[in-house]
Amino acid sequence: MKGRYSIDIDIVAASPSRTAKRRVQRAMPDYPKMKKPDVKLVILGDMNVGKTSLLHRYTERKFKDTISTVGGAFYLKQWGPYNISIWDTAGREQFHGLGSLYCRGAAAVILTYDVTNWQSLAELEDRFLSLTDTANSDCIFAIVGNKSDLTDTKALVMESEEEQEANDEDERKEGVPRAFASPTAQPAIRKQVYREDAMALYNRILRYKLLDEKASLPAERMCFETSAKTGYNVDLLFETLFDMVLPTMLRRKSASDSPTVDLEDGDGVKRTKAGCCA
Ligand SMILES: Nc1nc2c(ncn2[C@@H]2O[C@H](COP(=O)(O)OP(=O)(O)O)[C@@H](O)[C@H]2O)c(=O)[nH]1
Ligand SMILES: [Mg+2]
Repeated sequence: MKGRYSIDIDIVAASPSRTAKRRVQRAMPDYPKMKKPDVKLVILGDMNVGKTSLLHRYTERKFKDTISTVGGAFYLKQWGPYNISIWDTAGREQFHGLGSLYCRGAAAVILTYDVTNWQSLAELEDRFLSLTDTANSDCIFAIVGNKSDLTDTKALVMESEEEQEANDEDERKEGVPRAFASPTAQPAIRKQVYREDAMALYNRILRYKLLDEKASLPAERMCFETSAKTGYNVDLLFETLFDMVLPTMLRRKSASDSPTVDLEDGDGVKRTKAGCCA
């Protein structure tokens, strides 16, 4: 039956003398076929810096003041012919901590802090960086200062007309004007973390990872300031990273298409068919 799954169940009768077998065919509901991700991106950072809001803004084009992280911990984005999985923490950074599995095999890590909170940048280095040891050896790092609508006038303007309209719609429903939507509104809070601080952290990460600064992507390209609230730089962040992980995906694809398996795997270690280090 097209579009439906069916399962065959063998029923064995209770009496041992007469083992009757009956075939029962059960119709199962339609399930969409799960797409296999080609690459993994993860979002890391302290509780409340706006990780879930960034993902929500990118995927839903919306911002909500209260948004539950619990639930949607994994988002699949089709990018050209590829499927990119983006992992959110599902609130575990707050309650249970994040295990080493979270970053395993990641091609890119988005280290997120809040521009109004110096401690949130410090936490990236103190608590979160070590979790990235299980990411791919060629993993790309982006450092993202979110909530810049609170500190920078340029981040106050809604990113696109489409987002402005969605915001106006929300305003109408809530009956409360949102100050941030106006281009003349003033930022509310003093900035505690500047982009230079994030760039200095980026360069320390390269040293921690024993990567050559000159051969790596430069800090200016990998440090972003965003606002999940207005959409400022959010598309730029995700789509820059998607483009950057394309070579990883292509290498993976050609490795899996290849009849002999001796290409570099995610660890950057050459392996022969037998799985020994070459
Ligand atoms: N002003 C402002 N608030 C934000 C922004 N992003 C998130 N928030 C707020 O910060 C709080 C925490 O956001 P959330 O996405 O749950 O953070 P997470 O714990 O890192 O996932 C929520 O109250 C959000 O409404 C932003 O860009 N600007
Ligand atoms: Mg969250």
